[in-house]
Amino acid sequence: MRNFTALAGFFLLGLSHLGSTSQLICYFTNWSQYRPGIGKYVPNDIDPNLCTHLIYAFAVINYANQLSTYEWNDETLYQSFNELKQRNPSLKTLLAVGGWNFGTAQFSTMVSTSANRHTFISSSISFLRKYGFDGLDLDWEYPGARGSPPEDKHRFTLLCKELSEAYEDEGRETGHPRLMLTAAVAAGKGNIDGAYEITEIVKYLDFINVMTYDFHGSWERFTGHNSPLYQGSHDTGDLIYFNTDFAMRYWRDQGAPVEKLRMGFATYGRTFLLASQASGVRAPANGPASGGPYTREGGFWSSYEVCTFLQGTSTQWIEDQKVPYATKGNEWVGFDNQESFETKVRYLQNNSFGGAFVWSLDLDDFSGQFCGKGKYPLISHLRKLLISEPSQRPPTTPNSLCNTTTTEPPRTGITGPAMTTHEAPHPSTKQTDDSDFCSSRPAGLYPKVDDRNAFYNCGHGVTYIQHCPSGLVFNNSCKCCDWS
Ligand SMILES: *[C@@H]1O[C@H](CO)[C@@H](O)[C@H](O)[C@H]1NC(C)=O
Ligand SMILES: CC(=O)N[C@H]1CO[C@H](CO)[C@@H](O)[C@@H]1O
Repeated sequence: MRNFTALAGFFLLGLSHLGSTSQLICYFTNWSQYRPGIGKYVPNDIDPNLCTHLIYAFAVINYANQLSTYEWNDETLYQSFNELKQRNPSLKTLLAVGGWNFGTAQFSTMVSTSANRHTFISSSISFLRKYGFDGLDLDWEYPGARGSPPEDKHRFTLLCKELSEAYEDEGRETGHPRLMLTAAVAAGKGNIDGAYEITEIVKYLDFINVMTYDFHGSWERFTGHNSPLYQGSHDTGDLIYFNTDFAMRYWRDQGAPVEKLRMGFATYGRTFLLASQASGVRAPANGPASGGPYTREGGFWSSYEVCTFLQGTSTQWIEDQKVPYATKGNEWVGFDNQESFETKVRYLQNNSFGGAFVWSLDLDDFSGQFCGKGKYPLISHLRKLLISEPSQRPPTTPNSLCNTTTTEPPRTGITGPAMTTHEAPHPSTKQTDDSDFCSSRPAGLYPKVDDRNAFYNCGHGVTYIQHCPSGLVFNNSCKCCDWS
């Protein structure tokens, strides 16, 4: 992967006048299938055109240090999950391993020796290929935390390095697009400091999902918002770190490239029981409000359960933190709505972060039966803000997309036919007759005469053939993908 970094930089530069590309990564959870009635959610409920990447949560590590299924029916669900790509060929799917409930012990054992890591890494390749995933998302919460050895911080770096090297080799040897490697990482300062060698791991990961939620919840004695954008006026001491803005800047300032950082968006809220008449932010609280009828977990409501709660009360806005809350009786919930998503997307764009991820698909009003705002009111709003579809663009004049003298592009995500991902270019099948196309050429992009949708990406004399998103052709005058 490292060999391609310079090329990737070059490549993005070449496309930068088209506007910043943006990704929308959405998590699916293996337990949403057990919700009652209309809360039940399975891969067939996923709209394949909503997100650019889907991540299946979670697989586990078994006692033989291999990547493995967890639920009795995961194999069936993997199949319908990956079949979604038939309805959207540019969709990418990843498998997440770990998660909060999985804990840290199996990760610690797996990374503790080079042999165990090797077992895991090769098992992950055959597993991902067998089920048709495009990559692996590491959800170790968190290296070196919750009683695990402090050595795990460095061993996590080794794991990322060895995984990325193995995935690169496998891609080159088989001719398949390289498997992606990503991670979901902590947003709390203490966990970040304890868990990651940031400048090292960012070299090996294609993107990094910063879990900018769960900042406050009913484990605390005061009300606070699940996912505030900014520090609140009441925040003092370490509380100043408990917000999205701090977490994203902290990752960036310690050396993570902004284009690899994905900001977390929550489609759920966290609840409290008020302990006094006070009902604002930092009001005394005494445990969680009761579980919602569908998610059935104390302290936690899906956004569609919040919609039901909002009947008969009004939404309050936390001005300094740019997020809403609501209260009724002695129950309090801090949640996100279309307005807070909008402010967060502007923030993300102002700071050039590479995209958003959502936890999770099943917690949005996917059926549209609760909130009266259509299907997936939060995620589809996010998509609209981040990604402007080519079909929504004004008619283009010849060459207008390649005109480097155009004024500053609008800051609204994919504003033109950019590449579908930010990842380093993936090697793909080499055809014998042009496998040495690049051997005598300088690094750069070249048209492929027999396939207008494809182009050569030459680096260090090595030939890679890549494809534009479907429907687009390679335009040599701008070295970009364009409408034909
Ligand atoms: C984004 O930038 C614009 C223009 O500078 C500014 O008006 C706006 O307040 C910023 N929004 C956020 C959320 O950073
Ligand atoms: C029903 C359920 O909760 N399923 C599992 C999904 O996968 C994770 C692995 O992290 C398990 O811990 C969950 O229990």
